[in-house]
Amino acid sequence: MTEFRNAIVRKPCRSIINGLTSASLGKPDYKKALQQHAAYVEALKKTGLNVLVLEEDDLHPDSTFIEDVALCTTACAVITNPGAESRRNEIKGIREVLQGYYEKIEEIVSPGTLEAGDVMMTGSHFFIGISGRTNIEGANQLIRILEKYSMTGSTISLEKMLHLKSGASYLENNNMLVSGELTKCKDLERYKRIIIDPEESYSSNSLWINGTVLIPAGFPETRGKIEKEGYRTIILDVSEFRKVDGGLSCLSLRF
Ligand code: CIR
Repeated sequence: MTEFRNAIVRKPCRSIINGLTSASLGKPDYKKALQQHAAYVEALKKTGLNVLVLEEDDLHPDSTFIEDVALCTTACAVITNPGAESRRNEIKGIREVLQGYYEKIEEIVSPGTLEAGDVMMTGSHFFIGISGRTNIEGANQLIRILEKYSMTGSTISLEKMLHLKSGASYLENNNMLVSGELTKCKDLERYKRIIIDPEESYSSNSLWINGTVLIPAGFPETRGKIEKEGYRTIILDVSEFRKVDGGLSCLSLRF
């Protein structure tokens, strides 16, 4: 089973109020976002991770969603090429940070685009969502990189979701949360799927770390379903990140 030791997060910046969003939930409250982020870091520590907190990057409103700029596997790290124009330069400086942990660092290059919110790790196989942010060329580049290190990848086409992990989360032990269009995805049928109710779809982005599942606050049905499977849970309020389409997984790199 996967075991994570480290996490990297980036503090939210004041410009988070201008983050990309399709939600109509208003603008994030910066102070509240900082508090929610601090609670998130504490939760990561509780699951046993060493957490590196990077300084805020006010030039990039979405930079706290650090998951999208790198994929951290057991064998190598891959710096991505975000599909959102305003997020492209978030990768600056990430190589130097990852060099503190990895000998092998690969990268996705144009015309390939990829945001790692579209990448779901299930052991040594990685599902890659083809979305508005990740294109086929980016996915193929990632698959070639994975194969170089004896891992595999395959694609899943998305029609409505921002990222693959907006609608699916692997909880290890063959268990997977799925919602919306992904409930009909044949490639995911081999897992024991826990179907998330449409009105709780946001919580299908929950986060397994070393046996504990972090779940966003306000989704009692999802919480019940996850606890019924025997997981320890930590409930976290991430309301301010939700306003800019962010969730629990986007806020960290874990490896
Ligand atoms: C964006 O639209 O790029 C950000 N506002 C939210 C990114 C969420 N990232 C993720 O789900 N991995």
